[in-house]
Amino acid sequence: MLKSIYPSLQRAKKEQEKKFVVLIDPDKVSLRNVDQVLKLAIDAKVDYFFIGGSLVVNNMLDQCLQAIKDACDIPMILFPGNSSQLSYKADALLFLSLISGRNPELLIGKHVISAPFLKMSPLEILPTGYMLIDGGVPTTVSYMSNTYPIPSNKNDIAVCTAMAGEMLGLKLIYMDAGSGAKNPIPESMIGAVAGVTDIPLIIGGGIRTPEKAMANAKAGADVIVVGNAIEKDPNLIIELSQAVHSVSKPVKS
Ligand code: 1GP
Repeated sequence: MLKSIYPSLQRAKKEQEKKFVVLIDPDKVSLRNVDQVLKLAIDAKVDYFFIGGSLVVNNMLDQCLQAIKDACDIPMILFPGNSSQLSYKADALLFLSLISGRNPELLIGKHVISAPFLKMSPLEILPTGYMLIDGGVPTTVSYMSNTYPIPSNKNDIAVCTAMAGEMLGLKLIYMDAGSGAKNPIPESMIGAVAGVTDIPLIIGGGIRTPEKAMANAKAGADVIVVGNAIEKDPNLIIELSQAVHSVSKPVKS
């Protein structure tokens, strides 16, 4: 089930090497835009692509994955908004349990239904504790999942939720303020959660500037995800990627 992506995330965490992820929502990019994003992503040494959205309403998922595969070997990880967003063309899948919410379907129900399909698939399955944090505006995920996000000033709830996720055996924690969040996750919450967990910590939602991306990595995020800001200005990829990678501990020669 765990192949090469998880060990590389674990190794990066141990060596304090930060990873930068570009989120591509197949609904929002045209294939022409994908070409521009891909070129910049290769130049910027982007570590992974997350592919997905809360609602994928067109049939672009496979085409989008194929376009990326044809252009580069940056690994593609599905970040599915629901259990129909599956494609064997990707390399891995975030198997998300929405541990900040109390909707049983998104904690375990959908997983039971998709498990036999995933078992047969070649995808690397990455069991992920997904935590929605209040980003100041109602997000699509919050509406679609029928759950409340964790208030952004309640570090103790975030800490205990992440600890429980790790104790349950989840392999990654993804704290997300939701796509296009007005307020990204505060560094104090990132630091508090990073301080009590040993599994890689992914942070996303509303990150728009290299300064914020860098501050999040310094606070303890192992992986930084940006989607919206790059959709608006693909050229930001270069600076964002440099900012995140600059926080990595220098490799000893
Ligand atoms: C959303 O964390 C991702 O699920 C990225 O958010 O689109 O706001 O960068 P943005």
